[in-house]
Amino acid sequence: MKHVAYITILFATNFFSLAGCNRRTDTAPPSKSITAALDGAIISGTVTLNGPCVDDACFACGDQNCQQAAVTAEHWIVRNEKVANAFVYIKDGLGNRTYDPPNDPVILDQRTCVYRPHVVGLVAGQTLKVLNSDQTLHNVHLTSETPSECFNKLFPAGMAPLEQPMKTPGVMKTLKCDVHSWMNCYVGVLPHPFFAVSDSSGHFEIKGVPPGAYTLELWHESSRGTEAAIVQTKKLIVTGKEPKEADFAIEAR
Ligand SMILES: [Cu+2]
Repeated sequence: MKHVAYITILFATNFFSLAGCNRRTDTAPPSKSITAALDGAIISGTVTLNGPCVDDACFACGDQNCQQAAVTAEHWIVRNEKVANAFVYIKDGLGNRTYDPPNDPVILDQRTCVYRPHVVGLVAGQTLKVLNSDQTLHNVHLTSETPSECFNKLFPAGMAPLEQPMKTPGVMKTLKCDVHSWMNCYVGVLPHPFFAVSDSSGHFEIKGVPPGAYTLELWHESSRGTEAAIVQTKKLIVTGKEPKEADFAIEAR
């Protein structure tokens, strides 16, 4: 089993080991509105791969307008055993606090026939702004446990950005392109801003968490599909602004 692959197409200078997965757990919004300020502790940690990684496929692109000869599935992006693209968020413990969505949209670009970034998080009500930087046809196909927000829209080259308010919390919603079968990404929507996506060093940081007792959850996709996603939870207590650490070790599948 090859653990490390050199990917010049997606990531010019980095070494990664690769593999693949998904699952969904929609979260009910709070029932009462008490708008809270972001003034609290930082929860940070590192996501580490425990055990071997599963190789992802690297395959010919087939669309000359994709501007790359081949792409690699992005189920697992691992470097030095540190796992990128894990979505870590407060699943429980915020009570009836609610948080206004940021005015700025979250940008998701379709570039060289890859969604960038691969995992995004939004506060419920925030807008997802999808771009097409490619000179080719994509479509944007959202799947959610909330049927009314599912959509499937053609996205030809040169089309104006698609702006989609994401109103309903859910971890995870999936986006895919039916034209290019490898193109997929994940959209986590929460009723609060306490989430983060691990970076290429496996590091994540959630800022401004108010005092409380929380359930923190990690979600990472699986190459076996959404039902096989890796999910781990941790309990932690935040007191004042004292930073908290929460490291995760996950196994690839
Ligand atoms: Cu596409």
